[in-house]
Amino acid sequence: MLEQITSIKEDTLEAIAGIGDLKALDDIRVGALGKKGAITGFMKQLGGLDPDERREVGQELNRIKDAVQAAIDTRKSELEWAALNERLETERVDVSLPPRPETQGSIHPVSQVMDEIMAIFCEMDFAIAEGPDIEDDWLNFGALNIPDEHPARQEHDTFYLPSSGEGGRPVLRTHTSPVQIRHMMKSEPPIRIIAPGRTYRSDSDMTHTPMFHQVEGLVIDETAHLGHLKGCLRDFVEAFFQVDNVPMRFRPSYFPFTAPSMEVDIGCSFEGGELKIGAGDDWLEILGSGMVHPNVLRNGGIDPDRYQGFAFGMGIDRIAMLKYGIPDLRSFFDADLRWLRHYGFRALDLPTLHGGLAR
Ligand code: 2NL
Repeated sequence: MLEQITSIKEDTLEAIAGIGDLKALDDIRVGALGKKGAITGFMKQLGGLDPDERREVGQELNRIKDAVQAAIDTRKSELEWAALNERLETERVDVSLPPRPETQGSIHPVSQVMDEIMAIFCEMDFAIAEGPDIEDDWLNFGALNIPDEHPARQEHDTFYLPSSGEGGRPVLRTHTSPVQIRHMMKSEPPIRIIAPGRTYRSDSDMTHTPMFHQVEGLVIDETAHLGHLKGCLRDFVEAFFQVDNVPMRFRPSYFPFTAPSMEVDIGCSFEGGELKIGAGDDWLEILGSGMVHPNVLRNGGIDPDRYQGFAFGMGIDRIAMLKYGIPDLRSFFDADLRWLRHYGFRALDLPTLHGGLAR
């Protein structure tokens, strides 16, 4: 019996060493150590042996069992390693390969116009300020002289977020003004910044999307006045639309955060269905502006008896439609590559005052 057992051991170990895949290896395990396996079969016969032989054969069977199990484990991990290495070899990704041309994207008109606006204001010595998309209702409304029950809070169609219990109510900012409040609180005049970014209002139709883009500007020093505001916005409009002597109209208006407040129109014409900016008998509203309200300066930690300033705000999505003749606002957010191929910009088409601005 011992001889039979020894030869089974040798055959099994040899088979294990020569096996090339995990399935076949498992078949060998079942054939030797499984319920109906050869070694298990000998185990079952032990009861029929006399005590001395039973001990001797039993011990040998246990050793063989352990040796076979160990050989299987070793071979198994060798085969697993080999399989992994083969996958690593064949499934290798060359990260230095260029992307396939058919999936190449381009710069979205909103990004392009944002970049253009930032380039223009940077040439005019403005710095760029940024802040979080989630603000509390004090920074978004209260600090801007919009009190709790003011209708402007409803007009803004605010997205309120679940409150954490402490502090004000969290909101998705409805304008980028809170960025400028934060800036006032942490720095001393003179201040000369623009705040571009995403803004949110619960409003969705032909001309409104729940997320849109805005740029606001803020200038504060001891002498800034309405004339500076008008000159600044004229310089911007002429650089942005690449036209000289644009007719501009400053209409009295109302915002809680500025006094006086003005909406700004530019002259244009719609001849033959095509919009021309810079001349004509029609007007396009493109901006809101005004002198910063003393309450807002105070809320920003700035003394309104010493300092004064002007501010303005504009919607980028609308201005991008005007400049690049894009008819439908909602197409901006369809993520349609064919649309982007038509209206998009090349990656290196950098917006500078001296070149890239003109199309
Ligand atoms: C519009 C009008 C405006 C402002 C935004 C502002 C910000 C601070 C203080 C005072 Cl921190 N004003 N921003 C002022 C006037 C108009 O935006 O039609 N935006 C699309």
